[in-house]
Amino acid sequence: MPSPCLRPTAVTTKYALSRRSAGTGAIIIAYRSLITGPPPNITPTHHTHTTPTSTPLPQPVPLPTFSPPLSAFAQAPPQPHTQDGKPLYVPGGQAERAARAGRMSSPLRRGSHESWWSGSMGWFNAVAKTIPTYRVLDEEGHLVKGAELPELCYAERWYSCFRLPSRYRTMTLIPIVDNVLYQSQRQGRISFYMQCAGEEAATVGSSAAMLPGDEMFGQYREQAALLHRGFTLDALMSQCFGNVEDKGTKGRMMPVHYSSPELGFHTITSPLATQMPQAAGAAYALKLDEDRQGDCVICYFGDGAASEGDFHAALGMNSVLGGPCIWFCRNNGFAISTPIIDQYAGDGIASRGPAYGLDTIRVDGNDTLAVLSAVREARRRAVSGKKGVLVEAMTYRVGHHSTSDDSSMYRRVEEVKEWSVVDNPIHRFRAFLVSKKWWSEPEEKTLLAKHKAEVMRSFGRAEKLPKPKLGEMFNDVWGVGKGEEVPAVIMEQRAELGRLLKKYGDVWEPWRRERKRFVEEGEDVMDCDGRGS
Ligand SMILES: Cc1ncc(C[n+]2csc(CCOP(=O)(O)OP(=O)(O)O)c2C)c(N)n1
Ligand SMILES: [Mg+2]
Repeated sequence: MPSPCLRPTAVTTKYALSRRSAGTGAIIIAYRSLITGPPPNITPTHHTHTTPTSTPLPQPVPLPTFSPPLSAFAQAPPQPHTQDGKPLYVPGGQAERAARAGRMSSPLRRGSHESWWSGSMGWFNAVAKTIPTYRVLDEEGHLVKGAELPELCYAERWYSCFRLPSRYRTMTLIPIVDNVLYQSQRQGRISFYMQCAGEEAATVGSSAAMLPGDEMFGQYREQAALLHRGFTLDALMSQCFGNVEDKGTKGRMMPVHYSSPELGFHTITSPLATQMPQAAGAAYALKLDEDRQGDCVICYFGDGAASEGDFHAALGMNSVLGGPCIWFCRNNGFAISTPIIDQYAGDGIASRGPAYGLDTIRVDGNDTLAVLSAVREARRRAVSGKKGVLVEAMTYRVGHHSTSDDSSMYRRVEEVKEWSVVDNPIHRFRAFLVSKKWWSEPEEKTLLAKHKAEVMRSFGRAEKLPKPKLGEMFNDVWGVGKGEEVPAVIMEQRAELGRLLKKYGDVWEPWRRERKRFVEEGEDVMDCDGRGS
């Protein structure tokens, strides 16, 4: 049974009144009725008596009074006077003002000094009516009225390709990478994969707005941002195969756990939102580091990750301690099978930014130019103010969540098709480039053929490379400092694996086959006592 204060009658009255009369008075009355409950002519239907099963609640203990103690007024010094002897007008006495000032400077009041006292109960649940979504191009690639094109060569000049479509190059490369790796998982050649399909504009546009010294924290679906930053296809494939060239994670992580210290890309950790407090810490470190003034952090996260406690911990820390950080939410409509309608009841993720005192924008995530402009401005604000900025990019996850998912179980296939045809971020950017005569069909054909050849070459190469030494799996589990011993539990496990390999490594076919895939074929763990070679 609904609680009496939530009954729809008050809301209905509000709308009925405001529709009947256009005057402000009517609206005020309408809001009053919303605040004060149902109109008197409606008889309450429930909670009018105590049910036999309910135990009467104890009487609430009265709270201590909030006013300053009266004794403070009693001891107040005489009122100040002007030079001609008249009492100076001040609201309240000196002691009262001092008491008020004391209360106002308490931690409870700090940060809300722009608020004012009000006798009427004003409830609100949105920052504005609805936060608008910024875009530069419409779905067909036309410039939107009032929008300005970003300076287009700015981002391109940092990386190897100096031609304008460098962003377009990455945006067209990633679907081919995704397709090959997705299919290869289906064939059992890699263990897992996550596609970026539908989010090419959001990830590439944001990456293009960052500078080489910046730090990036990803969730797992940002391979396009990383490729655009300069991660090579060989490095990406090597991580997914966990081969000897997987420099970041040395074959110890599942596919898609990319890592690149050289490019400032912090290793992916799949427990959701754990990258966020790390990013807040990195931003704070940048703020304190005199040599890194001007550098910035970008932290990617999904609409689902924003429901984790770590989201709030990170934004709270960043808002209080500061540090240049762009909180980039890829709002792609789903957290695996949970649609956003079941994820939050407020106005998206953007509405949470002002609550943490962060400059915030909602942007069309399928418009790479809007994302580029918004993130550049976010970066400028973050660096100049040494603080956090929130960007919510609205997009759509076209692929399944991962290779472990079948999204047709919880969304219509037609819906997915509609998004990929009607609001396709790659088509949109291409239409714009073609309209400017910066791109043509023959160029497109050549580019796609080149992409396919490069991806297949890199895939074939990565698959053939051996796995790192087997003993690598025991390294770096704990950070072992100079002169410190590897923890006993690690040495024991290493020694046990060595013993088992000695016993079964040549006689049991699955192990004999598997050993051959590793550099040194597991010998490195067989001839030692667990301490490592
Ligand atoms: C702490 C934690 N809980 C649950 C999961 C399982 N999980 C992996 S991805 C995911 C959905 C995340 O959705 P979102 O943040 O919107 O990112 P998207 O996959 O849409 O890019 C969940 C629930 C996890 N990895 N970590
Ligand atoms: Mg999501």
